[in-house]
Amino acid sequence: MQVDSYAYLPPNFEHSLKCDESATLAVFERRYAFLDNHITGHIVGSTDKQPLLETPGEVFELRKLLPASVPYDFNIHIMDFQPGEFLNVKEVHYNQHGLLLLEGQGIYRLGDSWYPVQAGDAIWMAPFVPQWYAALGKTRSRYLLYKDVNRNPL
Ligand code: UGY
Ligand code: MN
Repeated sequence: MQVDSYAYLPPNFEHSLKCDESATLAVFERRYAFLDNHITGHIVGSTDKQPLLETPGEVFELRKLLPASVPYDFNIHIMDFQPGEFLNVKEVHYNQHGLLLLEGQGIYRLGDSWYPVQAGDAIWMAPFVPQWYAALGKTRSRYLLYKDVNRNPL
């Protein structure tokens, strides 16, 4: 794996990691929610090789690291904002998020609270928490967003 690359390991996948130099690795671990006979495959990819996706009504750039298909019970979104750009939709949804701000700085609104955030900060967003982001400063904001999908939350 190189800088900017990622891996998805299916449930019960025997694995080990070896690193010869210092590196930062963000790990999202969850219990897989099995559904019917669906199975997921082992994926190794690179963020910059993922296509930009349509974001109707929004200005940020979006890439998804995993297939959007039913077998996958979560996805990881990479979202890029230029300084001054913001989420048009003040979102409220059942999905939870784990967010890691990889680059830049801005303001995250969660419910009625507003948080200045900068690269390295992490946020957990509970189901149904109203959420909004505006990018500030002079450089691009990039964040990595865990989102549970394709399963009944109940
Ligand atoms: O896809 C999302 O739910 C995403 N737009 N949420 C967020 O950036 N807080
Ligand atoms: Mn969201």
